[in-house]
Amino acid sequence: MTESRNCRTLCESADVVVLGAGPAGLVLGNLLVAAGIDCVVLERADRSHIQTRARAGFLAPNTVRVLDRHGLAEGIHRHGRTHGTCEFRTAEGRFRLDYAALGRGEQHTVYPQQNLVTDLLARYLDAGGRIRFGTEALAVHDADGAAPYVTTREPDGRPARWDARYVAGCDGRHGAARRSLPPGAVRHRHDYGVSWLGLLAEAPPSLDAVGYAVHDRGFAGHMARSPQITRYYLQCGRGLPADAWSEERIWDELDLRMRAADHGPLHRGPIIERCVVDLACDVVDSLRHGSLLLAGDAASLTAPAAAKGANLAVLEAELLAGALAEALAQGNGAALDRYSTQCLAYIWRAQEFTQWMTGLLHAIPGQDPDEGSFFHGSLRRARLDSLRTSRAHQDWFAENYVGV
Ligand code: RFL
Repeated sequence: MTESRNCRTLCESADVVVLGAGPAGLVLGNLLVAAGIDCVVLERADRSHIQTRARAGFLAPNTVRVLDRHGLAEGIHRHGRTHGTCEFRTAEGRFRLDYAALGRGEQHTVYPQQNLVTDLLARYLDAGGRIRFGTEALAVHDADGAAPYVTTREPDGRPARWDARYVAGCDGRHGAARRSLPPGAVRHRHDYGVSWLGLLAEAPPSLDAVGYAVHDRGFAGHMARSPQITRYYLQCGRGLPADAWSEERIWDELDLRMRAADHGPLHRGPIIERCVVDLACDVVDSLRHGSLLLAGDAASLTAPAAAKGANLAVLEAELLAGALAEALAQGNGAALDRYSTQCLAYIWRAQEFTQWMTGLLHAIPGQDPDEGSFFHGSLRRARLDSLRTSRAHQDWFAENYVGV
């Protein structure tokens, strides 16, 4: 690192400065290094934090194909488990959709996001990739000008600056890339008004399917993560503190909403992690702002109802790597404009299906003066009934559920 003549700030440079070491940033970093492009990843957290942060777990078949294309799916094939069934539980009973046998006949691979991040990081370091942990990007400057740069706070607290030809904003929903968008940039937002208490239980899965319970008390969800760990969701009131409910209350509520008395008990165990997720989404109007390119959650947030976020992040990272390689080789940004247009089409498809799923699983506050209204409740029941009985509807569901 060198001392800048002008600003007494530590200065470094890379052709592409990647902000964030989540799925988007690490897939991108791997592909840039493989293409021989000079890049660095700047990550605010430390290594152990990103390798243990539990989030997504359901990888779409196309995500696995993307990672396979670049030799990044070894861990997934070794430890991931394929998964192709979901079960809906309602007051009328339960039904299963074997979605692996519907639509395009594809299934998910269950592989925890923290394991994917660990694999991607190991591959990146093995290939000689540069990464700085504990380095927080503060802002992206001059993205529309000739000399873009990123200001950072180094692990020892000192300010620094990274000069770049391009900056890839892969630093998620609260990152510096989003904060650095020009004043005219538009983010289209939608808040479903619904919140989930997200739980990780040290307990084996209770059913061999993703479980979606639609209940007057609110939605409950069950998703396997590993033979020992299960993710559960409970719809809760907006603003509920994550630690408000005791473990006993959580399990009792899960039992009620999942209708354990009718369909079999849930395997209980200690709750090892909790968070509250407000179901909201947003999409930027363009993923390109001069030399600043957005990917993953920095570009669009999807509510977790249809598990699209991590899958979009991987897809976008692959497209961005190709576009950056072309832009650097040709010295113009046409490929980067195409990157934005192409991704927005995928993003809006994912948002559309997510909205459909969110509407299927919850009473949406504000949709009607009376939340539990007969009208909207009846529509939801009709939609579930159609999904239970119509092969055409099931094929449509399966195609969208596993695809992006
Ligand atoms: P990430 O994973 O948030 O990574 C961003 C990285 O940037 C770092 N960072 C910064 N670094 C430097 N300077 C700054 N100023 C920085 N600010 C932030 C952060 O420390 C982090 O390491 O974004 P990325 O790569 O775009 O990946 C997106 C996915 O993580 C996200 O979409 C999914 O986790 C969403 N999601 C799910 N997606 C699925 O596809 N399937 C699922 O089953 C699924 N389940 C979930 C989820 C998200 C959840 N949370 C976050 C509420 C379950 C949960 C509970």
